[in-house]
Amino acid sequence: MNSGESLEEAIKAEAARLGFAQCGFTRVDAVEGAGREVRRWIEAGRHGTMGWMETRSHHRVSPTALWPEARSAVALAMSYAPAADPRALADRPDIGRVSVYAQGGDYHKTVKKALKALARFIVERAPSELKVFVDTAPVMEKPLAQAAGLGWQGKHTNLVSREHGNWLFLGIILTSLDLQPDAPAEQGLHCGSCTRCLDACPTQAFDGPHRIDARRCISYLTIEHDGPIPPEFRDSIGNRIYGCDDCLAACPWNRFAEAAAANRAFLPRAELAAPRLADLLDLNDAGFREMFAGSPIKRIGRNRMIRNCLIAAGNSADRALLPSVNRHCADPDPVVAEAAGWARDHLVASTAETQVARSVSAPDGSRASECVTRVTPGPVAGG
Ligand code: B12
Ligand code: SF4
Ligand code: SF4
Repeated sequence: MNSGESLEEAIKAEAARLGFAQCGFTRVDAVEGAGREVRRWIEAGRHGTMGWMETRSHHRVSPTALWPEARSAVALAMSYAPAADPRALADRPDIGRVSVYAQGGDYHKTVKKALKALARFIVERAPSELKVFVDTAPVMEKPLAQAAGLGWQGKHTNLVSREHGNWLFLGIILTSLDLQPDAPAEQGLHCGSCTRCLDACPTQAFDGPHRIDARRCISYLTIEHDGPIPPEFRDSIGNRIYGCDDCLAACPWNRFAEAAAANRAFLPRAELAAPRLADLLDLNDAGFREMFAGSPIKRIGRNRMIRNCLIAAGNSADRALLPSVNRHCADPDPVVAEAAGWARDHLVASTAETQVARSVSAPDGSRASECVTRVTPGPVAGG
């Protein structure tokens, strides 16, 4: 700490040195209202099958419910701003789209490492109790970051900063210290009359500004949700196989987000920037673990990834994928097998040959996909 520099100034300087784009302070009791909203959200069932949101909801409502000694929160944001607009890959049926946040190293590890380093820095200068959090704990990271002045919760509910747009990961340090709070931002502060994020959502997951139904969100459906993806969302998923970026990519504040500000750990790995569906559909357990080592994607496991790739394959209208799809029709996991059947039917229905097959074999009442399997030799029958 330089002479004349306050503890808060020193923490901000160290946070910047550790790769955080932003750092701010708030008292922990500044987010009590948000806690009530989260409880209402869970009571309305909008968390879907994310049972972990419910089991620790009593802790989620306020930082002091989780840790009574907490007095202040240090809110931190790390940028993962992409170099190009991720929506550019929407028209590539041969590939599976991975959300920008998951194309590089696992942010949980990168952010937590930097949070721990900052916590050590604080304790050395001001002996105190500290706890660090990123994503997985029942801590309301967005409302705390807003209260600490990092930015505002946009209408898509994520934190938006004037300087960095919305490509930001958040991390929180709770401390027993009384730190001088920064000026809070207001909900939706610089959104004005803009509704671009709400209009961009392919599955209409928002039923108003700041109001998301996770059960309709492609990020939830492809990452968090175990089980069959409800049929009404499958077409809208397109070629997304892990997460979704559309509401974030639509935000005009991203014009201030510089890819150069992104932590280098989040630079896209070549094999995750535009992976071929045909290759992904061939992955066995060992291949899955190898390909996604060090990536947040590893957490969902091979079967959920194959389920997602099958939905994307079904949407691709790419007949060359039929053999890969057919191989999964007898998968021991019923969710994978069902997705394969859907993909096969969808692919078949989207090819001209289907029409021929249907007219040839309609009299015996068999399903279109079975018809094609029978009438089309080669790769389809062999799948
Ligand atoms: C559960 C969760 C999800 C769920 C639910 C999303 C959601 N918006 O809550 C799902 C799986 C869908 C999801 C998706 C994504 N997530 Co997420 N997720 C979380 C998690 C674990 C908890 C969030 C939470 O508490 N949600 C509960 C609801 C109630 O909170 P909320 O929507 O913010 O609710 C507030 C407002 O809606 C408001 N409100 C409610 N009603 C009304 C009405 C009016 C009129 C008003 C004004 C306000 C208002 O009050 C609520 C409390 O403040 C956090 C990590 C954490 N521990 O905080 C990461 C987190 C929010 N996710 C993150 C990311 C990056 C994503 C994705 C972009 C990933 C992707 N690309 O696929 C998407 C974005 C989808 C979206 N539009 O939100 C980041 C966001 C960073 C940021 N800049 O804000 C976080 C903070 C993780 C991290 N540490 O970086 N996520
Ligand atoms: S991440 Fe995609 S599906 Fe989810 S709310 Fe945003 S635009 Fe909608
Ligand atoms: S797209 Fe518009 S409404 Fe949505 S968060 Fe950005 S500024 Fe706000």
